[in-house]
Amino acid sequence: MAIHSANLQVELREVVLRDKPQEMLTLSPKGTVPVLKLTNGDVLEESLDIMKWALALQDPAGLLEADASRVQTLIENNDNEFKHWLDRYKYADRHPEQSETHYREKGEETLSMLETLLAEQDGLALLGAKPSLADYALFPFVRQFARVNEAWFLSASYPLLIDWYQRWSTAPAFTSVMKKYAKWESGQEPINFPETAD
Ligand SMILES: N[C@@H](CCC(=O)N[C@@H](CS)C(=O)NCC(=O)O)C(=O)O
Repeated sequence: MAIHSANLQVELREVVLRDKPQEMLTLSPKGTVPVLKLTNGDVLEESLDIMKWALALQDPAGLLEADASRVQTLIENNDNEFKHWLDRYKYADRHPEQSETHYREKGEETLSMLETLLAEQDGLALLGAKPSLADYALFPFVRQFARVNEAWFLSASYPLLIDWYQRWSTAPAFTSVMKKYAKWESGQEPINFPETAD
């Protein structure tokens, strides 16, 4: 989404995680996606680094204008606290120590905090009157949480967050990149990402 917002295009080689190509592991032995190789040979292996790289080059929507330390705090909460409970809520059967409801309630501590932030901005965005890096970084995780039990989420007591989730789910920034891409095979040409509409 950040690459799209920056109006950049990169080469995409779609990876299936249970069958990672050796080329990817050679580039980035930690074996997580996304991985971006720059033309100068540098390798970015954290999605946040890729977002910041793209927006540092071009940021027509001003996603980097929000207070950087508040953005950082939200992303750290997301990547540590929220992601921890999200993974357990998503796969509660693999974590029988506690119930699915318990994991959901722990995740709701973040949902509630996001609802409060949205209320400060009349529901428009998390950290100001327009979207920032924080909205882009957190949306995919809130989406995963929502989709565990969407009927529950849509009836939960987070009206501004539900509206925010629904707006981002249908926004071109998301729908134009969240597509099913064919798996890349060794020796194949990459595809352009985002794809050029023609
Ligand atoms: N902090 C990393 C996390 C990346 C990550 O864990 N990605 C998952 C997919 S969403 C992955 O590649 N998992 C490796 C696997 O399942 O083998 C980032 O944001 O880039």
